Amino acid sequence: MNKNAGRYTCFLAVALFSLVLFFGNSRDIMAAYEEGDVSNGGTITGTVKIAGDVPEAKMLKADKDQATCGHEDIPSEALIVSGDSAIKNVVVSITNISKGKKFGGGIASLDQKGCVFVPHVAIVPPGSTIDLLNSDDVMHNLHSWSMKNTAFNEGVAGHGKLPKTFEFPETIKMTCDVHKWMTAWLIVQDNPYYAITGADGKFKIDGVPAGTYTVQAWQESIGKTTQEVTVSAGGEAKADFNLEEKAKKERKRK
Ligand SMILES: [Cu+2]
Repeated sequence: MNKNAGRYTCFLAVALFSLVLFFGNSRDIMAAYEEGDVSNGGTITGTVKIAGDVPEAKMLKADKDQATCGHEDIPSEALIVSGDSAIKNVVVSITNISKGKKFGGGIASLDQKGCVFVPHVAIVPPGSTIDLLNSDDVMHNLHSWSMKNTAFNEGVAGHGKLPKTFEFPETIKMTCDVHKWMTAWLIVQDNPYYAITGADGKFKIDGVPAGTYTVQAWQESIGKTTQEVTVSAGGEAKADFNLEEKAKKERKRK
């Protein structure tokens, strides 16, 4: 290969690389969710339960700042199961929808109150700015374990607030590094088709355009489970989930 041919090959390689970068980025932009009006949308309802025995509620040792945090152990919110196996705080969402109803706002703040995050699981649309609050007299900390959004780890004085913007869809674990038992989950969701189960394990997602979708149930201790659901115009589709704890799954595999 002569010198000119080498240069030409090099130029082609750079041009090709630039094209890949350009289309790669523009595809990300094109994949953004498109908001609009949905006429005669359907609903997806269901109940999320745990398979097998109801696990015992775990308690967390709260051994710091007891004048504010209390002298009692604090109930873990990592897996809240009612007597009839219903799981609270499961995020149920459609994972493959690019167009539909408008976002419904999401939460405005995430509080640290009585040395517990309130709420424990929260969802916001991409681009949301939320106030991370401290309603207590003691110093808390906000540590975001994010990969796509800029991670932060900052102290928040008593009755202070820290506004933060979350740009990219991601499931973010939040902790307070002062009080090790404090954990919350902030989900930046790329579409408005989601619901968080109540204490009865029930959820409802409405305004769904007719079609077949992948519906996902995500629980922080168990992980993700999906199922295909077909929604007809104005109809009500059912999607019940029976989640299995990882420990049980692993035991079965052995
Ligand atoms: Cu704290």
